Amino acid sequence: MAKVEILFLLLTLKLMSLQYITEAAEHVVGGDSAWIIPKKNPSLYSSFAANTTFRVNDTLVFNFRTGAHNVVTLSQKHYESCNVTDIIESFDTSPAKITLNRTGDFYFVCAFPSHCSLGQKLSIHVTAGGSSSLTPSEAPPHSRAPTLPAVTVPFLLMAVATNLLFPCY
Ligand SMILES: *[C@@H]1O[C@H](CO)[C@@H](O)[C@H](O)[C@H]1NC(C)=O
Ligand SMILES: *[C@@H]1O[C@H](CO)[C@@H](O)[C@H](O)[C@H]1NC(C)=O
Ligand SMILES: *[C@@H]1O[C@H](CO)[C@@H](O)[C@H](O)[C@H]1NC(C)=O
Ligand SMILES: *[C@@H]1O[C@H](CO)[C@@H](O)[C@H](O)[C@H]1NC(C)=O
Ligand SMILES: [Cu+2]
Repeated sequence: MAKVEILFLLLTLKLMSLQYITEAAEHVVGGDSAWIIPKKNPSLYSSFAANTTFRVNDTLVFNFRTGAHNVVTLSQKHYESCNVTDIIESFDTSPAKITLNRTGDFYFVCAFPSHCSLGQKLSIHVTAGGSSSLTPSEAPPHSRAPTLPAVTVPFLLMAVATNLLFPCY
């Protein structure tokens, strides 16, 4: 009887953690300013990157006027120098929706002449999904919605531990 209970609780925990992990967020690059040459606010994209938590499977949305800008990915080296000869991937139609499919760094620029050196560039760091979904920096409307109160998981873990220590036959 107790074993069935434990199995059930473990299964519940497993399902809940999966739910946490697959809760991917969508981040609109530059917010309402969209993807432009940030003349008024040169640090637009660096502060966007600094204030946002990016996790695996989150999506970046670049809004821009198709034909006036684009989004390309580069290596770090070419990103630093705004050298767009070796483009890894190119997105020419707005909105460009890019899924962050791994951890680590991603480098985006606009490949139109001089747009990158005028500040239309974004580098982000993607962390593993699921660790702490409830960071305060993720304010609405683009936050990932927590599906459970934070106390639920520890409480259920306690319930499991209690069952293991004091199995009732
Ligand atoms: C991001 O953070 C910087 C400094 O911490 C702040 O000046 C800026 O207003 C923030 N931007 C957004 C979009 O929250
Ligand atoms: C840009 O990078 C390529 C190699 O990918 C290199 O051949 C070229 O010289 C670079 N251009 C500049 C201006 O550094
Ligand atoms: C991520 O997606 C790109 C294509 O957009 C692909 O080239 C790359 O292999 C993918 N990486 C992983 C880890 O799946
Ligand atoms: C990301 O999505 C893929 C495919 O939907 C899934 O297999 C993977 O577990 C997800 N990774 C995370 C960390 O959520
Ligand atoms: Cu541009």
